[in-house]
Amino acid sequence: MFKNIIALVFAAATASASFYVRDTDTDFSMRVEQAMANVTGTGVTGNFTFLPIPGQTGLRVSINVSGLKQGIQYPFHIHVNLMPENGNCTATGGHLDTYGIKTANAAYNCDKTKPLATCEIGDLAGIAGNLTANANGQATLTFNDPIITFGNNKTTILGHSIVVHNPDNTRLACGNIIGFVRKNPSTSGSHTGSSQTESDSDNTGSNTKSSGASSAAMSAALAIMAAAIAL
Ligand SMILES: [Cu+2]
Repeated sequence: MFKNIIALVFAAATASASFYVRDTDTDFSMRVEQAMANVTGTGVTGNFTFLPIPGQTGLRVSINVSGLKQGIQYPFHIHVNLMPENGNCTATGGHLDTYGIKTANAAYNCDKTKPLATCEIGDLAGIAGNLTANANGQATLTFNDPIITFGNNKTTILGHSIVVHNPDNTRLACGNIIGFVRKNPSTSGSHTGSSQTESDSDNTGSNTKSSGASSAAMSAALAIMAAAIAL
């Protein structure tokens, strides 16, 4: 278990030091095993975690946002563009809607029992309902979204961002979705599959030395480690 945590931490540092995953990076995105988005806004912070659902399509989404007001509905979505470095949530553009569901339906109404036919890919709140906070201003929510993926070009969440909205639809907080792999992509030629991870502690160590992981990447890695330990 401990070895697994370390491997994940090193891989996380390497991955986030490399680049945000784009839709076209299929070789990399096919090997993503977890994705995270840290969202920030004025007085608001939160994190979104995306994990595969064993035996099912889609991803399991776990959300924890602080700094909200109790008794208010906060919609949240995947937006098309990445958030720029200045944190401007408006620059993330519109909702991820690869199949043009909203433009095709004048009266858009996401029916979570028919998500591919009626919901924008990015309409997480359409599937799960809006975020609502407790008396401490904290909202937590976990749900399975049946249509989002890591590796499919049409349905991938990678290369996009998360936006949490106020009830009037103005943008309250946002952050980029970052994918994490267990292995350094640059060594992918000599490895296949995650089963390599167990026996790879030497390799992982040397990857870390040469990856030049930034402090931001290390922070992300520590966050992952904390999450892994919590499990
Ligand atoms: Cu939105």
